[in-house]
Amino acid sequence: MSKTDTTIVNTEIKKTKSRTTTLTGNGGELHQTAGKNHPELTTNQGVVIADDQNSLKASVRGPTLLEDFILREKITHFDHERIPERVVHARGTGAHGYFELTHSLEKYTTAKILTETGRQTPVFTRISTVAGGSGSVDTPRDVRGFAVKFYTSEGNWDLVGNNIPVFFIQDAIKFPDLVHAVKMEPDRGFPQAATAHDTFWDFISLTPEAMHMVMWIMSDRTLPRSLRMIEGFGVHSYRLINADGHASFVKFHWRPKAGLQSTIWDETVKIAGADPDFHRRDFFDAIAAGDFPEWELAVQLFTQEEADQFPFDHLDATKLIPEELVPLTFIGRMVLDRWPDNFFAETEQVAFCPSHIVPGIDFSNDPLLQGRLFSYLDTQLSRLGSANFHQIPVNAPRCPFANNQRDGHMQMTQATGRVAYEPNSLDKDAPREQAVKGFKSMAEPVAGDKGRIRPESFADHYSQARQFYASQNETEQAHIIAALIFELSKVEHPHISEAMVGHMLHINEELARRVAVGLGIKVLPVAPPVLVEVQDLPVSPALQLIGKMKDTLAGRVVGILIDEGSDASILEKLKAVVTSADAKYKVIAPRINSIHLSDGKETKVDVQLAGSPSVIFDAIALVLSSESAKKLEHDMTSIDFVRDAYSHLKAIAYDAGGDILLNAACINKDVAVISTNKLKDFLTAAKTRQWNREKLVRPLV
Ligand code: HDD
Repeated sequence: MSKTDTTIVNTEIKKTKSRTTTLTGNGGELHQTAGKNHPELTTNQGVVIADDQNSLKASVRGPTLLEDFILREKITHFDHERIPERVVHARGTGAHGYFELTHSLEKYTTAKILTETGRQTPVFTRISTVAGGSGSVDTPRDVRGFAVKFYTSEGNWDLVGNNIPVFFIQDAIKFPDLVHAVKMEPDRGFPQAATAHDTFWDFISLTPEAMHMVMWIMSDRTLPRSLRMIEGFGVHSYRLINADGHASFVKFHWRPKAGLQSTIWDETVKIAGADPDFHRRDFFDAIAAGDFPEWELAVQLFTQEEADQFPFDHLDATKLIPEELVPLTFIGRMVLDRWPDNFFAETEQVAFCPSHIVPGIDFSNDPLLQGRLFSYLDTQLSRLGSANFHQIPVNAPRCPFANNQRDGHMQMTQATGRVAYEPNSLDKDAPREQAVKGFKSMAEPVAGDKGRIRPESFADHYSQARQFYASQNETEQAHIIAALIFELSKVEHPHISEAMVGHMLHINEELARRVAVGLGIKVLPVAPPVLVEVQDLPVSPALQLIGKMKDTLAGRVVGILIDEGSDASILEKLKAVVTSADAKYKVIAPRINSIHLSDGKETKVDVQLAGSPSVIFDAIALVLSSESAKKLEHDMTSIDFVRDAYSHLKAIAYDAGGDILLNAACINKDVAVISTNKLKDFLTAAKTRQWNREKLVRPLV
């Protein structure tokens, strides 16, 4: 706003009756500071705006005028700011980064992304929950979507997977039913982001093929500590095609550098309240701190002949290929090192489609994958509103692309010339097909009767569920049982829970019995009939979670509780050992300012105790003066802080004051409740959870 304009507006207003409050600009009361090169504020048509604080009125207290095109443009744009959220996977966190190939698959494929070692290919990765809306919390019990867009030199390749290697259903025609069952119930609009309700378990109890996936989602895999600490799986078999046109099958796996790590259910529930953005914030903080999330990419490669020998059908997405049967080959790494500039433009508008593949990679006949090849393109058209969604920067290929597709809503490119067709003789420089390097589907012979058919080889719904359960250790099995009891206890119709217990009888009788006891089901139901005999497959340690946790504190956070008079030297030592373990710390106190340590110096406090329960830390330390501890023992927030850390199996370090608080919280000291005199031991204990403690704090049925 120029000085002259302000004066004119002011003069006009000041002429009105004296009882009127006259405000121009921001009222002259708030002063914004402007940089030296700030652009002029304009309308979308480029007209410079004189007053962005007041709408145009007929008189000082009169009606607003319809002719105020500036107001209308601003409000109209605002009214249309939201686009339809994703029907599933609406809540997600994304980041840019790169993929670097370390091991060439030249023998198997011509795809440059899988053959050119050392090349860094840009990626955009979005990790999501499935059931909740875009504003739902980060930590429901849910599968995590794991979608990677590789901007390869041969076009975009989207690997759209999950953090679980199998899926609920075998045929895409059941996907709308699955999603309708899991989403909030349509008559009441709840529960949000939860499987613990009748419609989900009703559908599942009538869908035996889901039982393997049920074992995975009831495990702690669906309660990740951090998005940096989950695995990713392409789920389906894909094909790789080499220079001779020879095809082999491949399954893709992402392995987190930080190792797997999950939370305890009670902890997860409390995190949802303490920080609904827990995972997004953790990802943001890690990237900001240069602690870049990283995964290795691995493949399982196998031939048709080998697949014919598997005791299951690899085209069935409810089955996995145990690593013991087809070992992983590690071929590269993905590093996410850049947070998006704009959440909406990138994370919201990114459009993944499993149909986006590049020459040298091809689909398999997995009927779930085949349905997905249609669904994603279709959903982007309604979600992003135009067939030109590939022109949005986050979706645009980073290699040259040209064709004769034209026009459409929001066309951003301005094609020149007369020719928009092919073949043509008028423009010799128009885009032409390339028989040699272009994409080719595998020339697979197809014969048989057309029909709505489910292969017999898809009929075994329980053997891999049984294998998964048998492969878990005692703690993991106990968590699956507790999860099933919790989920089914929310189901109002007893016949649904009973049907679920019936399915469990095929997986493990002890599992079924313990869940039945937990639900108060007195007589075990009859197991449903099976189409094929359930097999006892060999135990697969690779299916464990706890076994795959890394013995490390790297990337984790230790919460240090202090107050007035805390010992300055203990605090310094703690900070140093935590940092030396590549971990972070947060200093917590009842107040965020003016805390003085034993040396009389004021110290920086990161977060306030009331808003920072111990659930958001991986281990805690109590550094307190006796006077402070005696005050804090009457404050339930600090008692909960300690008790939760203990019951969530975390390591606790304490000094003399901390000991007073531990006693007030009635904590039975064990090997992981350690004096600050033994900080090395504390570090070792903090690297893992105290699984042995669990029986003492959470009796299981
Ligand atoms: Fe899907 C989104 C993963 C089966 C239909 N899906 C979506 C996303 C992920 C997956 C990670 C979010 C992508 C993003 O961040 O934008 N979906 C899977 C996996 C599946 C699977 C691993 C089984 C192996 N999905 C599946 C089927 C269908 C869909 C069988 C339909 C026939 N999925 C969709 C969708 C979504 C989607 C409706 C919603 C938003 C979107 O596509 O972009 O089209």
